[in-house]
Amino acid sequence: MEQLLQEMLQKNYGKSISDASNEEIYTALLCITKEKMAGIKRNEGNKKLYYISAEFLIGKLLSNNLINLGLFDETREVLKNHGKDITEIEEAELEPSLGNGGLGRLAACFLDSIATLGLPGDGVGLNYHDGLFRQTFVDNKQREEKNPWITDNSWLTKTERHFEVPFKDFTLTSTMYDIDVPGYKNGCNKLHLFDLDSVDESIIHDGIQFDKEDIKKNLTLFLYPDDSDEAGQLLRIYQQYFMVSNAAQLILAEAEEKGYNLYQLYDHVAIQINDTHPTMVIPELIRLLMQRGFNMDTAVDVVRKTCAYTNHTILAEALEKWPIHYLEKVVPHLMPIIRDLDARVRRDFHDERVYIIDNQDRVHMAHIDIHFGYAVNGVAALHTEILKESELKPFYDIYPEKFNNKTNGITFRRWLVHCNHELSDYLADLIGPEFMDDASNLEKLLAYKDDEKVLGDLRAIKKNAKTALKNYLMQTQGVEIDENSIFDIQIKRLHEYKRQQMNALYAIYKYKEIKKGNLPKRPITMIFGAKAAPAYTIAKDIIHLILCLQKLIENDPAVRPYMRIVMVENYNVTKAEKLIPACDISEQISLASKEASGTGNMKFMLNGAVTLGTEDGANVEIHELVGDENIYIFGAKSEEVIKLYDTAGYNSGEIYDNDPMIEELVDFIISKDLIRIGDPVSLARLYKEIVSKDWFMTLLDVKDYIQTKEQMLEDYEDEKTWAKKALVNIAKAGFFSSDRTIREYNEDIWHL
Ligand code: TH1
Repeated sequence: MEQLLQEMLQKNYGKSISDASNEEIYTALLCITKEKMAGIKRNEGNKKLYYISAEFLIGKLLSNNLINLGLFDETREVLKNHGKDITEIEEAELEPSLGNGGLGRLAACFLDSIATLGLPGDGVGLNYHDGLFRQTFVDNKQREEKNPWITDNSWLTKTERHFEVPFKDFTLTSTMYDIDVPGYKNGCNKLHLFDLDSVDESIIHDGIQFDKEDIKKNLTLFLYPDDSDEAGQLLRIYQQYFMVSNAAQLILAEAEEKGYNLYQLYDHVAIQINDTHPTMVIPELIRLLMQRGFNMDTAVDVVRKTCAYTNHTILAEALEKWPIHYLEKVVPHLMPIIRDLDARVRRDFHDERVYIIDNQDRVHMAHIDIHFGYAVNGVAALHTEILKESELKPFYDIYPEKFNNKTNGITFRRWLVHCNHELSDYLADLIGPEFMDDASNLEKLLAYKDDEKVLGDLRAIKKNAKTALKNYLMQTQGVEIDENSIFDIQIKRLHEYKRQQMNALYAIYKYKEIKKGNLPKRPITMIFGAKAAPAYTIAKDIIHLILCLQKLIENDPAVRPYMRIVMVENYNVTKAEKLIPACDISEQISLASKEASGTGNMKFMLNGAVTLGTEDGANVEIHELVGDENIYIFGAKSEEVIKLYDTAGYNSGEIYDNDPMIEELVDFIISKDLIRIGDPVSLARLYKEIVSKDWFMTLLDVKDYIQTKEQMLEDYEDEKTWAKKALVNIAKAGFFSSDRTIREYNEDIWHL
């Protein structure tokens, strides 16, 4: 590596390693790594997977690629010998903003594991130039800025593949870009990102505004452009169809190039549809096969044996239903096929709940996937049960054999080895490096659960990570936190069901306690990170509340020494990698039944944080694995919640009126103290939402939540017992390796 790097820097800049800037070294390493990846074997086989997804939240790639190529330690050493620090070099890399949250990060973890297991499987998506917006805070509010990440030297490689994508009024020619996905000590796959040469970033103005109707210039500018109006919804349909038409054409082109018989496509291809965004791949493939001479029955049959669907949510607003007249405006050539599919369903089943086109002329995308795919999976045990027993029950009754669970996972290469070198090096010394290849080996750590030396070491490693985070936050946001305080962290997209507002009510509780003189034994640092969708008003109001509370406490010398709130700006993968190793308390507090799985919960556990959570999503499985002593569970259970919804039995106003403590906490949102700092309209709107609607039942669980968190703070003081909880969490995290998840997908669904 030393020689390669020297030569590259000499050739490009005429400099030595010691003289080169971080940017120059980064670029040189990028070129070297790309060349190495081009040289390793492609994963091949008789059957290949295409994972189609609107999001791939891949994060920065340099370190992870070096780890997977087995070059990381050597490179770090070489740089160190020349006075350079690899973590500083990494700062020069821009994070591709091709995703928004867990769904996109899951897709990225899956690509890593698919390649690592040596399976032939590529990702297919879009090359958004500005991806998800960059978040800044101005006047204690979120502001959205564009987020360009594509530079001259990037991980993208332009290919010679182009396809014609037909829309109603014009046809567009695509260009395919590839990003290499090297497996850990194994072969390479690709992430294919489709783009349009005519896209023009100069049409973006005032943050993230642009002309939504200028499709040729805007098509691949943003991920999830605002769809609160018709033009926005049409743009999303343009994007989705562009994505899947390219995917379908690529799949058929590769199959034809390999000489496969398209009538047996399913013997050579599996297509995973990641939530409903890529659903139109089903009618598009049928259309393309019919162009090649298939009759409709045969095309439907072949496609049905090729496509599988993953459901990631039961939230109604996320279950896509496109009005027919929108589809007619963008992709009229798909409508006859969709109508035909609907007619088939109506012929076979006399239950309007399973129709594809409903009586309001809307097309239910998930229904297409379930009828015309061969597998349907949820992403955690509880979630899959809810799909089978309630959300998708009419479908489960028809096709019980299609339904299966695949509990999510995370790649340990990024979420342990890369983000927490100190912990992973320590574990490798203590229990041997086998856990890097097979994560279940982490259980060997259990042998040390009463070993004082090991428990002390784990505490020291956590402390170092907390100090590193303290320094990072000082540098990047100019806030000072105390590494001896308890780090309590909630980082995830902002959504009412995830209940950041309940955590804010805890902050209000703690603030008031401190004001009353009930001082905590140890200070607490409450850290938040979250982006709100630009058109999601209440979510933005919740961010505003948190930022106002942060200000209030910052400016109160009586409270400041005992509690701090920090909202991290522009939360993304890079920031997650710094926050997760430093966490003591992992906040997983969604309303039971609403968080399909969660994956942050797994990353925290793996890094020795203790979960404070509801019995929701994968928390249920974490609870089963670590046992009651090593997790803090509170709140209503999912059956109870589902019953409350079914019977309209929840009334937040009643709870507010009858509980003086709750009333006091909620009233603080519109207190003089906060109104002085914040925007009265926004705070009043949030207050009213909680008192009169509270759709995600914050007030139902808030007291139990506060009590449980107080218990945690108390238990933290018994350092040895706490370290033991951390140890058990790390030891039991092996189940959540995405290698395990992908093995299951392959055995039960893909059969590669
Ligand atoms: C998330 C789920 O909310 C989360 O619980 C799960 O762990 C993750 O997917 C991975 O399975 C989802 N993200 C989105 C994003 C959109 C629509 C639906 C979902 S579900 C845009």
